[in-house]
Amino acid sequence: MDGALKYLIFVVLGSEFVLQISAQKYELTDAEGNFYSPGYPIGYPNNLNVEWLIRLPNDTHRVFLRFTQFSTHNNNDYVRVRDGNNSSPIVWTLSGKQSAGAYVLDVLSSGHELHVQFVTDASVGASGFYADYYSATGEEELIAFHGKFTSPNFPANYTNNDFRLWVIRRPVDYDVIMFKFSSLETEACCDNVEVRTETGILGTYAGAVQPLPAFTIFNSDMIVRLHADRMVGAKGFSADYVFGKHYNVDRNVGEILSENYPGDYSNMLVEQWRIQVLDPSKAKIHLLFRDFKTESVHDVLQIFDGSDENAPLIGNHSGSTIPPQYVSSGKFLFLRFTTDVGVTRTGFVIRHEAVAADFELPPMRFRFSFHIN
Ligand SMILES: [Ca+2]
Ligand SMILES: [Ca+2]
Repeated sequence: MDGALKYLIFVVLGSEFVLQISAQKYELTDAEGNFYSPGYPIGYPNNLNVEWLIRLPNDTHRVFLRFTQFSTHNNNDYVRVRDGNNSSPIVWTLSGKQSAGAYVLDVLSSGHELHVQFVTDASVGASGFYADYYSATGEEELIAFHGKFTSPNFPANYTNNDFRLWVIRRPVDYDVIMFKFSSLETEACCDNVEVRTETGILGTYAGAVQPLPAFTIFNSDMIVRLHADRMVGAKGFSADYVFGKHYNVDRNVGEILSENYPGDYSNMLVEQWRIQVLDPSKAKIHLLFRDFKTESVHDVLQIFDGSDENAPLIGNHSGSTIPPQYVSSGKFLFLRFTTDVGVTRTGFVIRHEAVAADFELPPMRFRFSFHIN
């Protein structure tokens, strides 16, 4: 299947020239389990050629394989993964060391079999790998520009023995995913919902989760995973996402326009700008609004005094009042514009300029009106 295996990350091609001295083969036929390289975690022997064939008891399911630890002598000792049995094509060759932290390698087969082979050469070892596998009932790809999805049967309970994935896959030219749960509850002891990006796990949730997690993902697809054990369900989850665009603004002076200005912007829009001072003689950014019209309350421009949304929020504007001028405290400003499902306006034009450290906003000018008789 086309969607198989494509979100495995971390690939270094290995050498094919290996002296094979010993060969071992294992077949794993349970619905879930784990396996690891010989000697793990102390270290694997030289001259290995070990094979594991995972064959799920349910032939409509797919193998979800996760390497939770992976460290081999780069290039010389490697793991090959075949999407099927030992005669299927090699889809991944893995070698080297994975990054620390929540980084893990996931593989999803297209059928109910997956073949893993571990080959080592005559010198230099490492700790090896540890892997878990599960019987996945399915994968759903979410590619609409925005959407809502839920666990099966929501708000009634999900079914037992369910291991299921939702992949939120960005369209070309979209860099941002804004994601939030609107409901999230699993059996606290034994079932969970996990959220990950291509580079790491963002969170694993169980029980009645509060506050509801929300994420803004940059430059990655997202995967949401439900894992239910053999008994006791809960209502599961409901979630929304929307794709957005990110712009790096690195000119000294210019204008930022909302989408389609002076035409109306779109509904369900996410646009963000990271403005950065590159000129070494400048230290701050000055913003001046030339035009501003959005749907009050629902279509909002936020201004953060830093490089992303974790920086202090210094502006939050909607409606048709021209916002005040802003000056950043440092070399970055981050702007985010989000719109809701209905009612659009023309949006905004904002002039930005890199300014010196001693720049200050000009004093307020009073407006005089004259009556000419
Ligand atoms: Ca359960
Ligand atoms: Ca709106």
